[in-house]
Amino acid sequence: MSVALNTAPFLTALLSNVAPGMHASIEARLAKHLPNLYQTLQALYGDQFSDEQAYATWLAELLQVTGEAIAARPLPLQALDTARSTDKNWFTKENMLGYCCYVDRFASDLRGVRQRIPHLQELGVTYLHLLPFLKARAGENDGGFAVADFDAIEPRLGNMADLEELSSALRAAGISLCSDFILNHVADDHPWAIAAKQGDPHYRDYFYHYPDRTAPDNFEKNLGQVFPQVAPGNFSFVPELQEWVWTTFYPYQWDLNYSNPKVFADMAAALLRLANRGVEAFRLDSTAFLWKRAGTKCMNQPEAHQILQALRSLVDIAAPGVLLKAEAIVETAELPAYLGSNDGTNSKQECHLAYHSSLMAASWVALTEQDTSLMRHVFAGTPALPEQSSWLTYVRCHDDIGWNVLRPEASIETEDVQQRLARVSRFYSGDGSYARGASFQADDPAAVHGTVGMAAALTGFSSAHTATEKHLARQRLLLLYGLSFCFGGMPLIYMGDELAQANDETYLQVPAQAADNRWLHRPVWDRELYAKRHSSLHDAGAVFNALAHMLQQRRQLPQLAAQEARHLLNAKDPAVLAFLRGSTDAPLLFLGNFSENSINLNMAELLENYDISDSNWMNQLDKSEMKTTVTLQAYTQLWLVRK
Ligand code: OTU
Repeated sequence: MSVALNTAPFLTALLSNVAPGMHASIEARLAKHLPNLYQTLQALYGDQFSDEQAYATWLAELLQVTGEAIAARPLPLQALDTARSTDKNWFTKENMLGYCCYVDRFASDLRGVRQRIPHLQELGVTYLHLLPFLKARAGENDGGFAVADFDAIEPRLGNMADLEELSSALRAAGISLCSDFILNHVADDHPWAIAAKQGDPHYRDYFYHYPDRTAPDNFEKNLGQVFPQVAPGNFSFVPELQEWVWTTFYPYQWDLNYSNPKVFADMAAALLRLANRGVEAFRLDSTAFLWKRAGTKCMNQPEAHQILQALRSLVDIAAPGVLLKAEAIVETAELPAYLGSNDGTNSKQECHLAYHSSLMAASWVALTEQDTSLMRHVFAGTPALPEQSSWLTYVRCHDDIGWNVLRPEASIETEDVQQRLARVSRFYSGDGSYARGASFQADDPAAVHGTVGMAAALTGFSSAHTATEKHLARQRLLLLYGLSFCFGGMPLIYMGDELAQANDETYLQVPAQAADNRWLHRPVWDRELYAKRHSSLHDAGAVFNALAHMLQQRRQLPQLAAQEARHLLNAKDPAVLAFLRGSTDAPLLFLGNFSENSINLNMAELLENYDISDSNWMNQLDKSEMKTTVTLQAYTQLWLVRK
């Protein structure tokens, strides 16, 4: 911007529909966020307008639509916006706990989810991520990740009234509803795609379309493959168009063309409308892919970040109580950018939360290698969080565990990265191990892609016969969850893990699912196991009780809030992960043994650089006390506090 920005026309546009009583507070929000919004969108789209005035007119229209969303925002949500404006760290606290499930698999439909609120409360859940529930493509739809209508609910799951009722009931129970927002693509039967197929030039330009293979072939040289077996390549020939359309994922998921400002404006408006239904957090799907640039992998491009930053500004203006969560399954070094930066003068807010996908994958590697070296590199590569942001830490989710994000760390001690990661992948597919998962999208045992399977199957429950084997499986599952509770972020429980639910092979009988073995770990929630949740004689109960207990302890440990410091320690034995959380004079000390051996640790040695080395310690998990030497049994974790 060459001259100082004249905010007046934007304010007029924004306020034109807003009740006078709100003008002062909305004006303050605009004053705060307009400069960034203006600059970011100008950098993205400025050159598409004849001059700056034309750009400003377009932005004023966008703010007019934003103002309509503000005017329509229900009062309870406005109250939430106000409360969260004064408690900006609300989602980073030690009490935050997520739970993730498919609506139909967990509870049949949206009304059913409401009935399950007591289950969520028993665990202490404060954030419920329901996997895609908007109207999806007819037929195959990637578990709802091919959206046909952003303003309608998938009919078999309910309707908008059900969603609004559910979100209020959750809010009353202290649980924020998180919805997927699939912003990279729409289904090929979304009205925009249909209009494009019918030859409407306006909507054709909502997508990337090419008359022949020249551009696609050129792009393909650098692109990866998300589904190399079932959806090879990144472009699909569309007969109606007689053109190639960019389809990073399945051929029926058409990538949106974010170089078109109309796409950005329409998607932003769709998000704000959903926020007004009571959605308090959006899981922004596939954020890494939002911008394409020839000669690159078309991931993590600076413009993809600008799109997210602009969305953030609009959310901060219209619905500041709402959270944005980035789903970017990328290398550790690429992750922090999704949380923005606030290095003094140049503050750029982006998403509030981001999945720490490489930490998740690395924790599984540590189990197979019985060595935490690779995971320690991930720790070392994870910078402190910007203010008012948090990691999303997790063990499993509805997708595969992708091993390729670990290539940088895996290459540090090994020359043959491919071999190292392929070994991990084979381990989890049950090759000579306790695990009972499967490889995702690769028959070739030398290829590295991903691993599928429920956590219980991967940690050994499904192969365990003896009490000892079951005990070890449980310890492994709890160790990974314990790390996700203590690392520094909001942990997410994947539905069924709290009951050690096993794999579900029934997808093989469902034609629309059989080719995608991620369905192996998308079971129907098991009510029988749930009924046994308090019986420690049962695997389900033993896991449920232990997790519930850990979570109860976690809520009492302010050191575990996401923003608290983290110091990685050097535990001599590479099987042990040791780190401090919180202040170094009253820390929480996490110790985890990722091996099947029992290991003795000398506390003075471990803490030689800290003046707490001669402390007495208590394990918060069982209240046992220890001083000079600590013995860590196979796959055991300790949460130590100073006595
Ligand atoms: C996301 O995932 C979703 O989580 C998947 O369920 C969808 O299939 C996909 O987008 C398309 O909407 O790379 O960062 O298992 O890790 O597809 C985006 C592969 C993604 C997923 C991958 C992923």
